[in-house]
Amino acid sequence: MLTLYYARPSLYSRPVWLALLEKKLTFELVHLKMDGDQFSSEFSQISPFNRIPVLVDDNLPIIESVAILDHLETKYPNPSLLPKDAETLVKVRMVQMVGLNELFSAAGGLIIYQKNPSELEYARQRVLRGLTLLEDLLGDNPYFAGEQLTLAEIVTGTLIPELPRCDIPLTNYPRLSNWCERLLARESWQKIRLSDEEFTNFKRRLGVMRKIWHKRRRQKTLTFAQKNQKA
Ligand SMILES: N[C@@H](CCC(=O)N[C@@H](CS)C(=O)NCC(=O)O)C(=O)O
Repeated sequence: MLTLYYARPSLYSRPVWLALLEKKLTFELVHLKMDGDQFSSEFSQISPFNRIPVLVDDNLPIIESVAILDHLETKYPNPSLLPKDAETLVKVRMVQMVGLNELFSAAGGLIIYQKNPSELEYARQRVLRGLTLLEDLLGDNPYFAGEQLTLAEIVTGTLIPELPRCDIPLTNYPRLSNWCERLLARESWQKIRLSDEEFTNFKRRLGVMRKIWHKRRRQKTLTFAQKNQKA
């Protein structure tokens, strides 16, 4: 039995959700509103840092999206989301990690720093740098690994199609633009896509994130202190 604890707009949850769909696995979804429910004692037991996603596979709780994706690939290898040959594999891993470490964090900045021009420009340039690199790596292939859809798409493909909704049009990136259309035509992508209303609400919520962060920080300090005392 597979259970995914997630939120529909959560950047790190969406790749896991997509991988489960692409692998056509049967799973249960548990939606967290992330307005404090991540600190419930039940969820704290499976998520030591009170973060999503968490995948519970039978009785095994797994945190960290990269670890979850690797687990799915190892335990449920068909269809495979990783290429076999070394050169293509490292390309896929690079795209996956650039997505996670550069694009995801910069994309948050596009929304959070609307009123801070220098931070906003840094986030914008960082995203554009990533897009230029990925446009090159994609080349004329349908997918980063050639004909095979892989974790490169599963990770970066949850974010890049949404960039025009954050005032980053893809017109200067024709290959990525076609790639997005290819992805959005897939049943799995259609299932996870946020409606315009959901996306606007998400942006609004992220816009006031700094205030929420302060509240969360206090809550986390308390939760961690209690746990560390018991240990
Ligand atoms: N490195 C983690 C990051 C997970 C993460 O930061 N998730 C966010 C939601 S996208 C979260 O749970 N934030 C809640 C919080 O920080 O209180 C992963 O890849 O799974």
